[in-house]
Amino acid sequence: MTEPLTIAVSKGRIFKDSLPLLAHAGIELVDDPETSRKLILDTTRPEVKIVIIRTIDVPTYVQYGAADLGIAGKDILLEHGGQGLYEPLDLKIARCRLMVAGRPGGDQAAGRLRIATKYVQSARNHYAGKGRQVEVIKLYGSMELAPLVGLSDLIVDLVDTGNTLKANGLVPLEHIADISSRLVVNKAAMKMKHTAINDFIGLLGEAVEQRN
Ligand code: PRT
Ligand code: MG
Repeated sequence: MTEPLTIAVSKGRIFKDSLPLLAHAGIELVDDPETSRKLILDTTRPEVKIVIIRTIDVPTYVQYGAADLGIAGKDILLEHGGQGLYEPLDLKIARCRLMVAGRPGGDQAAGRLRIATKYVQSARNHYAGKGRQVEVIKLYGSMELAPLVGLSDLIVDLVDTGNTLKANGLVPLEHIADISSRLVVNKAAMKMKHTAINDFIGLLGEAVEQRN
């Protein structure tokens, strides 16, 4: 079977943790992604290419079929909404929690809470579920700063060890979701390249089982 397959991955922590899983599917990189400036990388399987993009763009590339498959954090998929995608496999890598955090007692502020976050949809859904009116302020990074300078009462952000919160005098207040990276597949590609994609999912699934 030599149907061409394109897999979208972001550099950084997801990529590093994906490499051993991909290796189990016979996919190893020919170029070193850390030093190469190429955005389309060849692999040891000639029919498989890896495209390197920002993690926030992975669902979009896969939704439009620019990549057949992708690896993205559930945090990113929740924001995207999942249109045009299947999510067949939890890769159980890059795990963390999506949480509400703030100064101790920050959630007791009177009136409408202000929430600073990169995760606007998840923050809105969380507070809608509680029936609480909030103002969500979109940021692109350094969310921890917002409560310290009076931009917001609270933040919604990813927490792993909790060290980043602690270093800024913030505490985790509410758990929103457990996060890990997922394999996503373009819906049309799943039909058109059924055998190749199913084989790939099978091998990745094996690799996940062996690691856990
Ligand atoms: O691709 P691009 O450069 O645009 O994005 P990026 O640098 O955010 O990507 P990358 O490769 O770092 O991957 C981000 C993805 O990793 C997220 O979408 C999550 O799915 C996953 N992930 C897992 C995390 C963390 N754990 C994590 N701890 N992403 C970010 N963090 C940050 C968090 O935002 C906070 O600032 O780490 C800090 C908290 O860590 P602790 O250990 O101090 O609690
Ligand atoms: Mg990065």
